[in-house]
Amino acid sequence: MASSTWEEFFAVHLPPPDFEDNRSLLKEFCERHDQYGNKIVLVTSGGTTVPLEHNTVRFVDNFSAGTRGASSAEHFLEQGYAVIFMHRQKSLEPFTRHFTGQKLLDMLEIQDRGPNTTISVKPDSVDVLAPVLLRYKAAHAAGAILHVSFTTVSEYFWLLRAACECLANLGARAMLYLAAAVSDFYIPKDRVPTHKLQSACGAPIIQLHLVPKMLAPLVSLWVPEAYVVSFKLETDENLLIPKARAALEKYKHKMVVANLLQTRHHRVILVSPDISQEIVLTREEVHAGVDIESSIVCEIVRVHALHMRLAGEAVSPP
Ligand code: 9Z3
Repeated sequence: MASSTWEEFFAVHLPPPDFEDNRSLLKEFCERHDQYGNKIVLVTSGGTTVPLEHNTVRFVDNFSAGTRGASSAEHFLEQGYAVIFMHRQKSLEPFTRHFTGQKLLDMLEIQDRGPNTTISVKPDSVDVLAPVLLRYKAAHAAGAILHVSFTTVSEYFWLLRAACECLANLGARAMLYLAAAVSDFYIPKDRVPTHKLQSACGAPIIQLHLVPKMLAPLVSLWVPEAYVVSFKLETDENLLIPKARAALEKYKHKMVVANLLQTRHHRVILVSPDISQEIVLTREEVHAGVDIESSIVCEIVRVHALHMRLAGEAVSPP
């Protein structure tokens, strides 16, 4: 499979139409929080797509509901971070993730009185809705969260680089928390047909190419002083730690969070150059709806503080 460099990738794949708007939002957000000496974390979340047609009817997708990223974003906000939430369009988002499907509508009651109709929250739902709503309102009133979204792998890389360029000024106060499930494969632009593939032409032969390794320039060029955490997803336990260690070594990230698809909601291993630390939720914690992201984020915030201290960075308290 042919591969290209990341420079070639950006030269060939044009930025998405809303790119300049998103870049302005990222720039304003980073400058505002930098002014106050705040810490900013870029949380990436959800899976990227690889379109099989320019007018896309079909695409290859990477699995992720966005639970990890959306939940982690909430925990970073609680820890006093400003959050850039870079997510796959229509994947889970912080706060609203608690009320997916029909849950929200089931919490409401309606008094249908024509023009004087009223809608209220059912008394037994107030305890569920109020704490989430309070945290949501507080985060938005403080301007502490910025949402930007992607769909394709190319859009993801354009946004990732732009966010990194805006974060670079923050030095060690910036953190990257790369939880999105990013495709390793793609189809170069000039090999993607304009229109929907036709079955009348027979079974298509689709050749995927290797995505250039963007995780490398992240640390060496784009945000050299940031605390970079990436995620390693495997389905074979035997590969998990060796692959996480290899990624750590290759990309020089500070930490790789290793997880298996099958157990990702109750077990992860935080792998750093010196140690491996397992976080496992008990059966009771799982039943009680405890987020494993709370423990992941707590530990990462602790080591990020050490990283900043080593870099001599003064940070405003949360
Ligand atoms: C992860 O490993 C995430 O934890 C999950 C979260 C995608 C499993 P959900 O959103 O799932 O809770 O449903 N993300 C990183 C996946 C990835 O693509 N990693 C690359 C790799 O493993 C490196 S960046 O090679």
